[in-house]
Amino acid sequence: MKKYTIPFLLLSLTLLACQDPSSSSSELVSSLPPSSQDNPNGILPLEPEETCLEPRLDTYWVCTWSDEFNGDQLNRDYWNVEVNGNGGGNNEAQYYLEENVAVEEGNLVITAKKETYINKQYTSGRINSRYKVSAKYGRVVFRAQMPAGRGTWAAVWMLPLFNRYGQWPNSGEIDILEYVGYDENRVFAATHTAKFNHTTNNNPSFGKTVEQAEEAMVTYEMIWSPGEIRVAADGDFYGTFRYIPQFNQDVTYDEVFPFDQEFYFIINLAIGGSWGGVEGIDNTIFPTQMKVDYLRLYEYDYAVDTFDPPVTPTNLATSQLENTIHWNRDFIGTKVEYYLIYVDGEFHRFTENNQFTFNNLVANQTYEVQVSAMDFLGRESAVTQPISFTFEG
Ligand SMILES: [Ca+2]
Repeated sequence: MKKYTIPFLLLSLTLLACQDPSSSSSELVSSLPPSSQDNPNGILPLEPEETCLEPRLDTYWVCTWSDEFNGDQLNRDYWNVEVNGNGGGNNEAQYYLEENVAVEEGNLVITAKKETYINKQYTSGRINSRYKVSAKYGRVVFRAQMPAGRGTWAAVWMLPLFNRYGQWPNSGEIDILEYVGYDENRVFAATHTAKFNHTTNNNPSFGKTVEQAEEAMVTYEMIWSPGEIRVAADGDFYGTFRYIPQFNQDVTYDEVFPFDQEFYFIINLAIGGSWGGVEGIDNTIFPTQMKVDYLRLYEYDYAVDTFDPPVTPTNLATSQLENTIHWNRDFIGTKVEYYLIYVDGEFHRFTENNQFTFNNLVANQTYEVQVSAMDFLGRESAVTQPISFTFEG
């Protein structure tokens, strides 16, 4: 959640600098938060968002945004409420109305009803945080209770803020939680991309049985790192999505894993549709509700963690794709922010992904190519042994 933390940090520093122009640099340092004075990595620690009711998780995760849904109305600084009957692109049976979205008794409550509205026989609710709250990497944690009944289809999911790689599905979709009422107590997580999506019936997906998903509040999570997305339900990390370039040598990384951009949240309760309606809609279940206690975003605090510098990337090789190289990502630490590409011993480009396509070298010329890794503290590994690479014009 750079949007919230960076302005805050800049503002804090500006205020410190303005309060006393005669302050020496040592006085400035002493007025910073205590943990920054002895932090091992020379960068400022993250500050938790004041309104977040669980400011830190597992030592190194800091809550930088949250909606606790504890007021008496939806916070419009965070959310847009959708009003439409377009079926969500899945032939869904509901019309989304504002009146079906409420904040009450500490929860976001979305109610689906059996009522005719314009061309639909059901109404329900859907909110999104586009242009208001978005994230790239980090840990998303929320607590939710699923609706009951055949025909419901609840989801907490993310779409790209900007379609950097083109229209859906090319820029990606992250379904942190999906729940269809006919498949009781089974929760699912999925990703959709240009090469792997539900229209081609090959999107990666994980499912888990969660007893009492409909009766109780359950905690769901996603940890999103460069090249990797992990999902959890009830404390169990049951699914991992990873980009492995060797398995997809015929396409650029963004067709498989375009998750290196800002994404925003969507929370909705659909009725029917291509998945929720597979076994029809039970008209006796209405009204039915989906509830969310809170939604929180955590960032990893690299300032206070001590970890080894990145290791030299392995298995650097040319890909089947023209003018393209790839190498292995070390997933264990998930602390590599960038890779550096070197051509004939000179720095050429940064890339966040472990695949790179050259596009501006001299045709038919052969180069020596090397790669190194850089972590979130700006520490660089040694470079790989060079490989020989000929640029096809
Ligand atoms: Ca709450």
